[in-house]
Amino acid sequence: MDEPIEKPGEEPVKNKISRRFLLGGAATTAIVLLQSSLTKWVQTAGAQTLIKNGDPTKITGAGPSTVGKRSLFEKPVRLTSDTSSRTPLQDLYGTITPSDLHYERHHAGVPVIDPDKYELLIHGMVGKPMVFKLSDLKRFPSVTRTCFLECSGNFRTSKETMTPQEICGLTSQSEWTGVMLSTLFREVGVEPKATWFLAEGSDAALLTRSIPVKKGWDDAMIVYAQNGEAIRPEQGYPARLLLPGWEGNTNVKWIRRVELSDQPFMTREETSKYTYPVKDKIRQFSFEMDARSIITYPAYPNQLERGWVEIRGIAWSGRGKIIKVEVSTDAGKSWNATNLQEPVLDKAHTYFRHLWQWRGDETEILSRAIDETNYIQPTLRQLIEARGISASGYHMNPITAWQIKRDGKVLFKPESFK
Ligand SMILES: Nc1nc2c(c(=O)[nH]1)N[C@H]1C(S)=C(S)[C@@H](COP(=O)(O)O)O[C@H]1N2
Ligand SMILES: [Mo]
Repeated sequence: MDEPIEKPGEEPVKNKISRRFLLGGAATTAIVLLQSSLTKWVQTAGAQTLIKNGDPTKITGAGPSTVGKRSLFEKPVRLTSDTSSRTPLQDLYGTITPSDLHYERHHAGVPVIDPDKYELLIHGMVGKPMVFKLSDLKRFPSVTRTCFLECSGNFRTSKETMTPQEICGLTSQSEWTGVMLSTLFREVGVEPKATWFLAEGSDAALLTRSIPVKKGWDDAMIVYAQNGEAIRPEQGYPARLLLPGWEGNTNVKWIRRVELSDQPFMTREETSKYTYPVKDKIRQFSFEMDARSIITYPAYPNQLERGWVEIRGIAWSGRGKIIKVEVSTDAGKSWNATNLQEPVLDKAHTYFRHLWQWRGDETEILSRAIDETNYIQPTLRQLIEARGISASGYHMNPITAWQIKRDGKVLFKPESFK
């Protein structure tokens, strides 16, 4: 919506900021060209900047603001559906997902929870059932760790014109801060015979999952902060369960109850959902996310030019560290080790880079991740062979191939798996 530059009766705008601009008003215009086409007004929500003759040194810029925002030239967005939104992996650098671009998956929307009224009950097979307020949780020794989250339904394939975001944008990474669940387990005195716990969210879905107590003693956390600030409502404000490396669904958001038991609770999320056939068996409680990688550059819709290209992407594993990412630039005939950006963290997105000289030939580029258990990311064919043709949409982590066309177009290579 472009706002007219001048209205009748108003002082013409020259090289100073007009009253109308200072007052803000309804202008949502991004860039407005003045009568002199050499002078540009750049209008953002609360601040105005004049670029004169395209020269930012000719005028004082916008002043400090209470909350910063992106350059108005950068517009990364999540792709949303009714129940989820996907991270624009192709627009990111490094491994931390900006919090407002973290993928979302809600079964019944984002609840509004007053942090002063928030309570977490821990009961069942414990010496002393306890209720923790948010302020109680914050009094315990805190821990900060970086790890990825990934929805177990994170795989799509249909057409050549798909971006990394569309193929597997249901994974993101944050630096999380909170209290170790083991700290709370000690506080309530979890009984030795307790082998499972139930985690329950306080959203309208009342999402519940059964988790082995072992994970609770190992690296599970109740987190209340994300990337240096309070956790976002979409990620579980004011507190969520974080199970590093485990399928997204088990990371119960808006957590309000933990119940210790000596058996799993068989909730809807582990019987009718998140359970699937593998050959003639049913795979249930498949918690760990298998190693995976994707080249995020070059990818659809990039246009390649001949010469040196830095192939870039992310790799991750729910079983530990990534030890190697290999890239093929000849459609899988040969593989080259890539450079991994340090530090390589446990159960975390890991950035890889590989220099490649593209001479204009048609080819396919692929990446495969190898984790510290020596698991090698499979092809879709291998996945289907291992699981049977009834392979479901859960826990699909196939190698992603990008086709490079002679004219430099990059297209996804879709494969059918149903
Ligand atoms: N209470 C509650 N927890 C939840 C969900 C939910 O709908 N309600 N969705 C789960 C699913 S399926 C996933 S993949 C992750 C998504 O976490 P995110 O939205 O922070 O990315 O949260 C999980 N925890
Ligand atoms: Mo999910």
